[in-house]
Amino acid sequence: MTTTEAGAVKSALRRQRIETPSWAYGNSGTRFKVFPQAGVPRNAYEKVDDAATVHRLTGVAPSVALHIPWDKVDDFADLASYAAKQGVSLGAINSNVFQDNDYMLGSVTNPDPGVRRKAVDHLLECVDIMDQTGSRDLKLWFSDGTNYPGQDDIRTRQDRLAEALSTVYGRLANGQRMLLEYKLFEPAFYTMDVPDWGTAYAHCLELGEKAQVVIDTGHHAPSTNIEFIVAFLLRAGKLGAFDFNSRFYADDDLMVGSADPFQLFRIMYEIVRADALRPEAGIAFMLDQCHNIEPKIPGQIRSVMNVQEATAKALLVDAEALSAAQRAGDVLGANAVLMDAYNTDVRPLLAELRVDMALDPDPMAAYARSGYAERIRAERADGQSAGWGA
Ligand code: LRH
Ligand code: MN
Repeated sequence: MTTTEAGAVKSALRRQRIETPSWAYGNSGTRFKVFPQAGVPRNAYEKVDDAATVHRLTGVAPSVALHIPWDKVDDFADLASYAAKQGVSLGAINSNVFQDNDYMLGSVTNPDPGVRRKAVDHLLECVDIMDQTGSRDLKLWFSDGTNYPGQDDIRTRQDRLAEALSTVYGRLANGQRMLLEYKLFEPAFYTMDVPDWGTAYAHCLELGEKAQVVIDTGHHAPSTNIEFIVAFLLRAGKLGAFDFNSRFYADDDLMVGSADPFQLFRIMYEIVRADALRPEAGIAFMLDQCHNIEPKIPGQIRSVMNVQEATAKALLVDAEALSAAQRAGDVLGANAVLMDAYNTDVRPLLAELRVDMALDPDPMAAYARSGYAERIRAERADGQSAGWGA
């Protein structure tokens, strides 16, 4: 790696923006158990504090995504100015039409028009919140689906979904976007109403330019080639965001890059190849994870570092050599160019970059030394810890 190459890679990495999710700082678990952890935030302000700590130590996590109603506050404008004082901004607003008793048979696709209205009202309320927080993105994930063939009409549910999305789309102001998330299964186990990228893409095409697809890396069938979906949606100008995490089996929501760092590299290579890493390209790189057994703030720091490492390797791909080998039909040569980049140890380069950014070269060690964990354990000993319930 020449000095010029290192310089170019470092300046691209310096401008990387990774959004952390407020819910990753709260208690989370599986249907079997949620193991509470000491020092967990008790409200959205404390989640902002933790997100700001991750940004202070990594330098590339300047925004935090909110989830409504988990992060409901009396004054969202006040939360936004508080966040700004902590050095971060409020990012994507995540709707939640998956936890209300009325949504058992669906939210916007529910057979009952009254329930559909209730769900749409919540989505519109989320746009009102975006107006107060200054957020650009409304992220929509629907747990809607069916468990048994015949339970409901697949086509009619798509009509209901399209109608609801169009109502919300019409409410978006200039500069605001809706990000439609898909998921193959869970909590529904026969059909999900937005099961795959094709369905999300088709609805976004129908809606218009303010509607983009969000790829949650844990929402595909095993061995799905996610980087193909990335390349395709980038080419179509319909990739709006990522929900990064990783999995060994299903929607495990583990730390991004921990289960399959090579897949994360291949995904980031398609981003770099499309010159879509820079913030102006408009892709929101968000984490969507649950730290069920590991400490949450170090888990987020490690995740941000994993994305940085995959991105640095992707930026090191010798594009000229690669396209020359590809044009020549040199299969092994082309593969070797990519593998050379992937097999490069980029940790020294990233440590150097952090020093350039006046940060500690090792954010994990810096966090351990900071005393922040001990302080929040003491400060947050009483009161209700935040979690998926509230
Ligand atoms: C659904 C999902 C969605 C969020 C939730 C926290 O599985 O990925 O993005 O609303 O997790
Ligand atoms: Mn997600």
